[in-house]
Amino acid sequence: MLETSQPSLRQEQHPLIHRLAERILNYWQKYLSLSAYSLPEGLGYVEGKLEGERLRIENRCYQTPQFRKMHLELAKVGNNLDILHCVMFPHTAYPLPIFGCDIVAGRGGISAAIADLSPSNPEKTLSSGYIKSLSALPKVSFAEVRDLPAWADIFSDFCLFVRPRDAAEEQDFLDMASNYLRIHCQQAVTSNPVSPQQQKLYSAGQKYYCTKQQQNDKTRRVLEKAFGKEWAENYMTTVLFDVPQVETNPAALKEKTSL
Ligand code: 18B
Repeated sequence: MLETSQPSLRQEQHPLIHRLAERILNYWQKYLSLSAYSLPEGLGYVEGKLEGERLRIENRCYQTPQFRKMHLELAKVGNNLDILHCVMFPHTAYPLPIFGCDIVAGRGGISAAIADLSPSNPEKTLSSGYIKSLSALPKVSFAEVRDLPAWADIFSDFCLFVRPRDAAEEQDFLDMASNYLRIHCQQAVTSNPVSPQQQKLYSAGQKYYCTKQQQNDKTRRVLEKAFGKEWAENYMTTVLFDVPQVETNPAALKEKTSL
């Protein structure tokens, strides 16, 4: 059982972050079959100091037969900055994209809200099942769509990167991100594992994704200022965006041999 009601940083966070965090945990529990995932020792809950302000980080992490690692992270810097970070890395045996989401809220409200289903295959495309479901979602438009930085060639055509202008746009973002997550969970549970050769390609795709995300200097700077350069590098490469080993997923193998 997910203890969604236990006290958590999310009660202290910007309402959009709080609501999306609850939504993510609810959908994970509703659609997927979760088990625990252990983060590296000592990195479940972390505290540091950023320019005299307390930086707190709270991590939740799970795995399922289809997903190697599903990570929801909430961070809070004093009363200035609230962050939600979520990534779902599939087992490389499954031909699935990577769900990723980031919300950054400052004193002036949400400055960045990002949600995507990023392809992990060599063609860098989503499958027709995903494209069909995503294209059928109600269209929403945002007053301020932000430009992606240079490293961000990993994202799909469906990537949403906006600065929501008001409560209505925040609700639109919440609805879209929730729909992406719902579609992803529904597609994932019906997907079949690929051959070991193809698995190598999906593994390379995830590695590329992680290498690019590690180039996000805005994330790195917040972590470096609070915890130092070495800690930030270790955290970005082992907790946020750890590159998958070429893995043998027991669930996938079982399904393959029973075919
Ligand atoms: N990120 N974000 O997750 N980042 O982790 N994030 C920022 O208004 C953190 C992801 C993404 O314009 C900003 O500009 C910290 C995932 C993109 O150059 C800050 C953590 C995705 C940008 C942080 C965290 C993702 C961005 C600046 C660890 C997408 C824009 C906010 C808890 C799937 C980059 C702003 C640019 C921005 C910080 C994307 C402060 C500390 C999963 C594209």
